[in-house]
Amino acid sequence: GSEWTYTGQHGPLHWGSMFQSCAGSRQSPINIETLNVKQEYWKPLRLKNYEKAPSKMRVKNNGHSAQVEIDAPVAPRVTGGGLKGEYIFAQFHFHWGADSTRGSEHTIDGVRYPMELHMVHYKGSYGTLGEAVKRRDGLAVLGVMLEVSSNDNPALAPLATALLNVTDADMFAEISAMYPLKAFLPRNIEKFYRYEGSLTTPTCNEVVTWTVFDEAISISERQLNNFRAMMDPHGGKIVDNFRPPQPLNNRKVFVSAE
Ligand code: BO1
Ligand code: ZN
Repeated sequence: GSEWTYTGQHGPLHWGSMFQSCAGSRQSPINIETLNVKQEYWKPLRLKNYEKAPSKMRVKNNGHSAQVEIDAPVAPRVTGGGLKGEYIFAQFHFHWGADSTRGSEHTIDGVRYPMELHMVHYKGSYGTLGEAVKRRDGLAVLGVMLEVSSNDNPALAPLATALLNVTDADMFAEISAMYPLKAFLPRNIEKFYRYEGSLTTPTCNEVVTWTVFDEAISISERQLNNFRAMMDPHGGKIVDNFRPPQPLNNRKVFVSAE
């Protein structure tokens, strides 16, 4: 079928021949060269309802990643920071390595992090995620780097535990304790990198305004190992589920004022 993977004959080097958009010229992720960014003085990034704990959170093993969805009376959203319009939260998910020498999708001056979190939002005026992925400004994804700490990250603890109940593809589990989405972002959200890119997985739609925060959050090796225990539909471990950096081509990368 049209199944894609992170290794072998259906891996990232072959996505372009399987999915036309994956061969496009505004693909993600990229290596962010901090000496080659242009400073912009936008209004602050504004997060709404990021401080309220959702009423429910559940995690799904979608065969490629751990994806978290929430129930909230009012959906979290993001505006400002140079975004045109309001973007509504849809889900967050992760990319990680088999070991902590790799795992992130974006790299900063060539540095790879052991994990990267993506907070996916779609433009409210487009109504649904399905409609938004057809529009060049349809999605806003917030990217957060994770770095290894000797301590567990408390906000990731209930999720890391729930992962043990979704080891097989297509399994869901409730997360037992809710943290606000803000708990999954760095303290400093004022400094971020911005560029126009794509979904990092097939179908690689070129519809994403990327925001990658400069500051990382932490995770322990023990918590990372719970992600690395998840299995894909073929019974292999989900590890190294990151796409390598793509050509920048005719694009600029911006940095927010510090
Ligand atoms: S990411 O944040 O760039 N890694 C990313 C990648 C894929 C999606 C969202 C964010 N979404 C996927 C949906 C699929 C859908 C596909 C193409 O987009 O999960 O259901 O088929 O529209
Ligand atoms: Zn992602």
